[in-house]
Amino acid sequence: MAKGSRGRIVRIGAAQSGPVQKSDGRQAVVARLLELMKQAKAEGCDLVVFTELALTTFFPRYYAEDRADMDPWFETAMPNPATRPLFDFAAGNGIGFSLGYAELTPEGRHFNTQILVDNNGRIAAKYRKVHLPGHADYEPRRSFQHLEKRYFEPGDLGFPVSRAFGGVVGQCICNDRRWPETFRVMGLKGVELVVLGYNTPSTNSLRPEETAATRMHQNHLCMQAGAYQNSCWVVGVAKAGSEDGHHLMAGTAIVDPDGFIVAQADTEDDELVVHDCDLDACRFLKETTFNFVAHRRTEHYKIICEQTGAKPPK
Ligand code: CDV
Repeated sequence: MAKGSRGRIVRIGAAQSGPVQKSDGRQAVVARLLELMKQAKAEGCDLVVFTELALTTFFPRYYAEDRADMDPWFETAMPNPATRPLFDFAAGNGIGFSLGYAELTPEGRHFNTQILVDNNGRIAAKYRKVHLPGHADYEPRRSFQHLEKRYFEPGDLGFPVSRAFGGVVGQCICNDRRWPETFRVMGLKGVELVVLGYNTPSTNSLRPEETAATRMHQNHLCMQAGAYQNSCWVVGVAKAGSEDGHHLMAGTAIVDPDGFIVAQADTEDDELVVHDCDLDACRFLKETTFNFVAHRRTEHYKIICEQTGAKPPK
């Protein structure tokens, strides 16, 4: 549908990042993100979605005995001098963005964070990753480490949604997309658009025979299911390619409320994927198949909040 013709159209630029190497400074990375924002502006986008930990390499693959040694990967303020150009561009050009980064708070807490910045360059919403994958200690059995549980605390903000860009917008980050609870909590808040970034290795460090194709299938499957089951748009944005010899999958995708991928990245590099997302397209399934008031049976769902592990019958 052409922008402006009918419906509540948000033109979204899903801004995939190519690899970011250990030695790449914030300024160089932000210059790449800014290029994508300029391209998005030229293509008439309202909102640019960047990836998880967009400003750095995916540092949880590296082990540090003293976790404080990892603090240089974290941002102590947002905006800060390095990221200020993104905010200035947003304010000067009336375009919003979401951005993932490692957050170190004044109290010394560490989070894997994503912010939503409005088209005035103001932070409209903040999300801190709830589902942290991986492990907290060095594990020699793995072919590479995934130490998110060592370097981050689980997010403490829940899954907030906010009114922005003419609709109801929610955020999650990477591993969150694999959990139906993530989308359903936001679905119960009327979410119409979920934006998320991901850094997903193309191989499984514990199951080398798992193919990249299987992992890409699972990446898309969970976003498509989350979109359909909650009748919302989902925009999933990768950091892709080889970082220090470790390959991250691409597959940046925009998924419609029927669960179809309507636009997808072709490369493993910096690439903007643009689509007009009609938020009114969320209405039909929200009012019929997924009319929560009419069909949900909460009396049978309590176990979801009371139990983590599965307990099969004896
Ligand atoms: N950054 C991530 O959260 N990555 C996980 C990997 C470890 C499986 C993901 O769910 O994609």
